[in-house]
Amino acid sequence: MEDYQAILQVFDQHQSFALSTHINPDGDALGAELALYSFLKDLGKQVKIVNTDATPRIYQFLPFCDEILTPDAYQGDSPEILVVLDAGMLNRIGEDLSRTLIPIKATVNIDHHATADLFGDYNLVEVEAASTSEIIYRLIRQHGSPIGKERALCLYTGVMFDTGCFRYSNSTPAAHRVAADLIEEDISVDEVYRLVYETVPIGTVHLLGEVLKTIGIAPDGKIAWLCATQEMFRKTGTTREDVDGFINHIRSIDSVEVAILVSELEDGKSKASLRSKSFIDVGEIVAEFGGGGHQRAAGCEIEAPCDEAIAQLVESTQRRLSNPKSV
Ligand SMILES: [Mn+2]
Repeated sequence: MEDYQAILQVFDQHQSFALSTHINPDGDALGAELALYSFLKDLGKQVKIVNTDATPRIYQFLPFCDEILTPDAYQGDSPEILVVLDAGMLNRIGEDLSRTLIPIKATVNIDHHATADLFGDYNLVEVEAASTSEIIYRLIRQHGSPIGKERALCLYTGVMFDTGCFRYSNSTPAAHRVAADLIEEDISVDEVYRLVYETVPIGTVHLLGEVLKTIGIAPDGKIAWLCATQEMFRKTGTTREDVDGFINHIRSIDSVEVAILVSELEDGKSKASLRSKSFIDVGEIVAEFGGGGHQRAAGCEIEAPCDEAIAQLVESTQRRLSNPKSV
């Protein structure tokens, strides 16, 4: 595993870079990516950002986000260095992109997922970091460069998102110190919160109503689940990205340890998000299904419709709940 200086040396010794992050990019993925873009640009590098999925509407306020290219729009020579952010496996940037975006010299993997498989030629993976944005913050500081207001806005968004607005167990002293330093750059924390969480279209509220009606709960009350179908998205004029955060409604039930939200994909497969409250490692559960993530938040895709996917996940969760140590 590389240290910060080794990564800075790779940056220093090369001229052209492509940055990418995982599909369905979130606040941390984009915050880290855009701050690193700005940092490398300031070092006089050629930098392109290419993401498989479009930037969600709620993150379009982030500085430099207009610079993000779709795989189709990405043209020109291969980069010397590919930097992959916030992705535990290379194919998380999208199967096609992971096959076509081949760097001439090396791949740098910067991440904080416990399930990371260290696919890079250089790996800066800090499982202790609450967010990849926290790692990018430290890289810029180690270099001795200023953070500046624009990068602070990107990085704060990442830290805020991945700590669940400083409510999750990864809201460490270090994460708070990074946030404090970023706030010193004169960013408006209430505005960032409002832009990310309080700009919900009415269709999303209708979708929430539909999804909450599907609630299921295990007899002992420890597992709760929700299902979002294509029919619901059609009816409310929403997409799968609108279910973001819905899972917290069932995670917050007093008896619940594990919350599961399964969304139906267009091809008949399902996409699941899992959250746990205090002792079940949901990263381990989704690993059984080829997914990845953290102890308290993880996700996977399952080749089955919603109800079947839920049955499989509930079964796997129940096994761990009945014997959390030995599974
Ligand atoms: Mn992250």
